Amino acid sequence: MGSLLEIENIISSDKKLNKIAEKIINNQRLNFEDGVDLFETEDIHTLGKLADIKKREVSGDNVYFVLNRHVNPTNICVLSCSFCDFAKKKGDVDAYEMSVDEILSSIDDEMHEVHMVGGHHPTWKFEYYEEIVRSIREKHPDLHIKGFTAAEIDYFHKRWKIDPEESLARLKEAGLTSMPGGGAEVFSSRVHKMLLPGKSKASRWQEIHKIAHNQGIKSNCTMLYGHIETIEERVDHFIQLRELQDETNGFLAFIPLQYQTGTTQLTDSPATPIDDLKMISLARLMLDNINHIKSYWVTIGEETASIGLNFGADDLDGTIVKENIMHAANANSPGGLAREKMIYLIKEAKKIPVERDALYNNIKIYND
Ligand code: V47
Repeated sequence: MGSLLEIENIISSDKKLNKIAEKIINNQRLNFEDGVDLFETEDIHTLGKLADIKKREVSGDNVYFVLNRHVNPTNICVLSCSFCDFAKKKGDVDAYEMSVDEILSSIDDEMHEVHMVGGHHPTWKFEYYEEIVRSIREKHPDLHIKGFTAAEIDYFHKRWKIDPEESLARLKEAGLTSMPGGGAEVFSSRVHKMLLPGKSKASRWQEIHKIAHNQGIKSNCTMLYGHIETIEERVDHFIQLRELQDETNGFLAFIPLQYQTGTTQLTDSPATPIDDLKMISLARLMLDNINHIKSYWVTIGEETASIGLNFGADDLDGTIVKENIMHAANANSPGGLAREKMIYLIKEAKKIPVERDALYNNIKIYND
């Protein structure tokens, strides 16, 4: 009788990877060094296979997607994060502000989720955000409203002295059902100091998600990668997310966000498809307590996103309709994808497309 690795047929020429594979097969938690070794491996096939084994333990052959719409009520932002092409200043020719009616008319009845994030507007009162959420809820009683990054919630505190406990409770009362994972960027204080002067600290992002989870508001988490961060900083970010999830169990999904160089050009060597696939695989293997890992087609493109479904991802995110943030930074992907295209990309990866709602309840399985 051979070892479990032989039985699973996952012997690698990378000896370090074999050791880690044994831990994975035996359901042992990976540590910081394992994470660094996984990023450094040249055996991407074995890495992907291991991540796919773990993915199948969580969701079998299912790959999820949601009919959703991104709404970014304004791009006017008081911050100037050095990676962001989306933010504009009031008076800029391409600055915009949406009225409640404009927001409502962008959402149709077929959608199951609206994803709403925006700039830190200098003068919009907190009550305006409450009105937006309440109006969507009144018009679409069953729609899931995922909105406001922890950075926006922190800004409401800085700008209007409404602490996160209160703003989250009021937004929940108005109809908010979950929070997106943006604003985490990379938790390293070195990176935060260099890229996000004035933006809330990593510890604050975590504190706000904890408050949300304690109020029964589920959320997602992200990492912005492929700029100035090191491999060690990526692994540390995973471990901090995992520790928070151990405490609260409030994260639904992790989304790796590949940095789009746009005009900000923080690096001469942006992430490659191999790097994208490693991020997805590492996420699946390190975040052993977060159920869903997205292969986010907006930043990595449809082709790599489809391959990512065999490297540990079990979610292709949504149809989106019109994505603004990454496309402000010249993302090559289309602005939105039709339901048929999502199904095609998932079937091409030899997985079963499952249309879900925002909380991962099945709506329709396409297994014909
Ligand atoms: O926090 C800004 C990122 C995030 C760039 O929770 C950039 O389901 C790449 O939160 N290149 C907002 N990324 C997007 C976000 C999100 C997206 C998809 C799904 C979910 C979810 C959440 O966009 C920001 C920032 O990290 N971002 N500029 C850029 N040039």
